[in-house]
Amino acid sequence: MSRVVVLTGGVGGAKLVLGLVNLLPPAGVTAIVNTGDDFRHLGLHVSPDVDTLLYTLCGRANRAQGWGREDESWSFMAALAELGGPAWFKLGDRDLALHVLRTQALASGATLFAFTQRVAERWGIAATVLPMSDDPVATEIATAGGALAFQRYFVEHRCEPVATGIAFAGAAQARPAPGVIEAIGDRDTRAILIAPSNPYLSVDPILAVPGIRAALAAATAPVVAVSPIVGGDAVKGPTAKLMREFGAPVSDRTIAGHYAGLIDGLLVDGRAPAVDLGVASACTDTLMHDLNDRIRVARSALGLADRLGR
Ligand code: FO1
Repeated sequence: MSRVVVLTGGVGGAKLVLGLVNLLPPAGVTAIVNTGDDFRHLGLHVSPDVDTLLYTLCGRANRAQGWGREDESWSFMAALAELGGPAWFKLGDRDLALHVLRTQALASGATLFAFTQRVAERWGIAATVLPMSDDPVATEIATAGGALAFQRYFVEHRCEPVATGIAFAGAAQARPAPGVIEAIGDRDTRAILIAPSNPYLSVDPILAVPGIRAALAAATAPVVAVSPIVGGDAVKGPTAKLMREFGAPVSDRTIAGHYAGLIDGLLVDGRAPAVDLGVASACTDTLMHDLNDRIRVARSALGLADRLGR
């Protein structure tokens, strides 16, 4: 069966993957997910981007919030706050079940890969969800006030500190999780997509795992990124803010430059003025409000990949 591989982060990436599984046989879709956002909180191993994708693919995602589970309740957080516990990072009562089980599984020797497969199977997810690595990689944001661990920067400080750099602690020692290199290099892989996730915070950690960049370069399938830029801004999150802080224009050209040498094509939003991106491109409306939008973006990205080949 032909396969499509997606490199993805949080909510924006999950929307694209949902579009793909509604366009193609879901068993032919493999997502390689950022784990640079993972951290230990209250003794629990939290893996936000993996969970966002799992919840999205099994129809349990909290769509209004953009993370966590639907039909959530917050008794645990209320009790925690009453006791003076840390309230800056919210773990919903239902969401908690996943973190507790994952922490227990990892403590008894299971890998993040194995645990993720178990949950995906339990929830009837036919797509393959692969954490980028079983080894710990921690995204850290350098600021004038010192380095901030990802969730401290993202949630506690609401991305407000000015970033001067980004590091992926542990990445140099990390190995790709089982299936990652195989999926990228598989001769049956029709296309490799880079989701419209934050290039600096969500995609770069994946690319920092030794072997993944080289596998993309050697792949027989074309690599197409979907730009997260719409109307001169990022759809969500700190992408545009980081670009400004790194002295780069908030534009598709910056995205194309960031992925230069890695991608064969870039899917951009149709509102953008036509400019030379230095790479093949196609355009569509890349805002993904509903399932039809997600399917359209998935179809357009695949269409560009099919047109380009390798
Ligand atoms: N994001 C927030 O803005 N506030 C939170 O309290 C929060 C809790 C949380 C709990 C579990 C989980 O899987 C994700 C959670 N997120 C929260 C989202 C998370 O910080 C980000 O979505 C990703 O790390 C960025 O992709």
